[in-house]
Amino acid sequence: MTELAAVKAALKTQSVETPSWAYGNSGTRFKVFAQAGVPRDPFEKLDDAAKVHEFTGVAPTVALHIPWDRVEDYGALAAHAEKRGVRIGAINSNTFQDDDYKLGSICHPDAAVRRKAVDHLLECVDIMDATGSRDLKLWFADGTNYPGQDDIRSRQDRLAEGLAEVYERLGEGQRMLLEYKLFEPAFYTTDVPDWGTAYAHCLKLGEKAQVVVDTGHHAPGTNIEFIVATLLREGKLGGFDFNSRFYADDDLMVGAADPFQLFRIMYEVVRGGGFTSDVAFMLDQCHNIEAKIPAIIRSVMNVQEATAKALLVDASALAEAQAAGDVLEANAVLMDAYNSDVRPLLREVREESGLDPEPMKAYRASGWAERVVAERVGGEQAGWGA
Ligand code: PSV
Ligand code: MN
Repeated sequence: MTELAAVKAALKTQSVETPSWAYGNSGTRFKVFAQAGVPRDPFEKLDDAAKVHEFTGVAPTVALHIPWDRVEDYGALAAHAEKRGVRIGAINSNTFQDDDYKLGSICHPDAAVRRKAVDHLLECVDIMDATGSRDLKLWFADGTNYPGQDDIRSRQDRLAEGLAEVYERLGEGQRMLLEYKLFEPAFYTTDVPDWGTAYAHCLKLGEKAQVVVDTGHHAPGTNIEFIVATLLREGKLGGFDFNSRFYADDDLMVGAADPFQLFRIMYEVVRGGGFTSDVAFMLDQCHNIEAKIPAIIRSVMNVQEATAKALLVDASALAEAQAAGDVLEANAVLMDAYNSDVRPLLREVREESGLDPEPMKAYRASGWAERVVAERVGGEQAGWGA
């Protein structure tokens, strides 16, 4: 196989998971701007996600969020997904929206609240069983706002205890993906603030526990690709929550704020063998002012473009320059790949896969947006928290 053929073959195997919540209405704490045609239930969210997959060919799974996507019959939801040509991806838990969680969930000082939180996580594993989902994605809003508010160490003990109970419940082939975030909603301490804390817990738990890197969850200036390289090297990178940020946890379209960072991350993924392993490439985004389905298509394409550039890095030229200590040449090799226009290559890849080479145009021409605006009348639109 020529090198280019190998790059194309790799791109054809790529998959990016889209999040159910990105199809619903969202906003900031100031305002949620409703959009016409937005899904009214999890089934309609899957219909929209299926459109993203239909036009990109690389978005076959959809992450759910419980309780926002709670339904009577999860088997029926999974069957609906399959009928539309997609599958249920990660199950995202929610231990941050009940009044009980004011002082935390599985780290809460009160055992009754901890029980409630762990029971919710166990329910999420039941949903994984019913939907055939592989991953339980955990993000905890737990933390404190004031020095002395609670005991930092005891909170870690409670976290370890809760995680261990859920870990024990995981079935064959199921994984627990633990996400970290430096601050917010807690402002003084966060119980899982960084990759080191997530890694320490996952290491103790065992093989089925892996770290998730949400690209928006770091302090400005953090070298995320270093974290990626390290976690991959340790066999502990479970996946990504891709999005982009200018300031904090902005949840904007991945690759929008800093496409070069996305390329550097994807380069480390390729370099570390993560592209051909079980690393889950998920989006965790909200589209507050832009049309949702096109924004998700754009995001998937941004991931594809960064991946294509990363795959184009001339590995032997890079290794040679690095071994020779040729700083400028090594940097030039990397920048060459980054500066290549991979859009024609991706158009070819799509054509060879029987897709329209221009997903965005094809989606617009499909009439889906107009159809859902006309059909989805009445009922309540899905949104953040529903
Ligand atoms: C909340 O901040 C969040 O964005 C986390 O990153 C989770 O991954 C996602 O929502 C779903 O709960
Ligand atoms: Mn996330």
